Amino acid sequence: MDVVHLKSMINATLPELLPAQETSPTHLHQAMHYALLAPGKRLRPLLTLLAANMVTDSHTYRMACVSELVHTASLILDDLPCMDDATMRRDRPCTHVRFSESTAILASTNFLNLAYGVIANCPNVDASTKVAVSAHLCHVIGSMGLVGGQIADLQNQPVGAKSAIEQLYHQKTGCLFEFAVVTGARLRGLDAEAIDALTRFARAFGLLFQLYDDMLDHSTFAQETGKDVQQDAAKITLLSLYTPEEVRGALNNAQALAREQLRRAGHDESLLAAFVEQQFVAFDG
Ligand code: GRG
Repeated sequence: MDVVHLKSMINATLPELLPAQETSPTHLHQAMHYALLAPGKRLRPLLTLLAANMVTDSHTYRMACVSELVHTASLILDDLPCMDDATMRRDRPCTHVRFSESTAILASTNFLNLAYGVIANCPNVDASTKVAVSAHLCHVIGSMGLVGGQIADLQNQPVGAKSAIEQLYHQKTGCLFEFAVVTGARLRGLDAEAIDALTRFARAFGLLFQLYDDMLDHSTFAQETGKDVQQDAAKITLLSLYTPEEVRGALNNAQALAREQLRRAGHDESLLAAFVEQQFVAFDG
């Protein structure tokens, strides 16, 4: 079992979660298919599966896809003219460009609804796990998570303290990675020590992911404007706080602890290392 196979299983599961495109309201359902099935990296469901280490149960795949539904909802909203005002996403016109703004907003809202529905209707997961996963998701979407991070970002107020910058990044991106990992651990009933190690890993992974994302943004900015990276002073980013080596070192340490816990739980811990290497190979190579 490898990461490529897991990703193909995720891609096979995602359409099963959606209402058929021919079902009324067709325009809405078509927009949902368009947004969700666009070629994404599927990082969040992969993280759930790596933590759950469960590769035979279709219910686990469905639960793993919950984070992709929420991620897609957030991307649709983020791209709107009133937010990031993007026109392209995943190499295609954004959902609001291809359909309409109102359809995009309703599709996003329905993705959140769908996400909770997948959790509630998963037959092989016990009620207490469903409640814990749902409660965690409420936190991740809400004003302490994605919504809060997005509004802070849109207000673009100067955030001086390192902790405040990290908090914003965590809310906008890191907390959904964390949700994905912890959901995997919960599905397999891992103990508190393992969940703690996996949470630390998810945080370190999120930080490096965001740091590299900032590096890409800055290099695109430099290419497009011909200006020095330092002149991209629109936002204070993680790049002003950390070097990639520092963050990579922190991730290596957190990953070692997470792998130890997965090994202790009898999981195939080598998948986690393969996953991390695949994400960052372009930068590390
Ligand atoms: C109500 C769900 C909801 C959200 C409202 C709009 C919003 C608040 C939050 C947006 C947050 C946002 C867009 C954060 C950036 C996330 C990010 C790192 C996107 C890129 O992720 P990848 O690289 O993309 O995993 P692919 O396309 O591969 O899935």
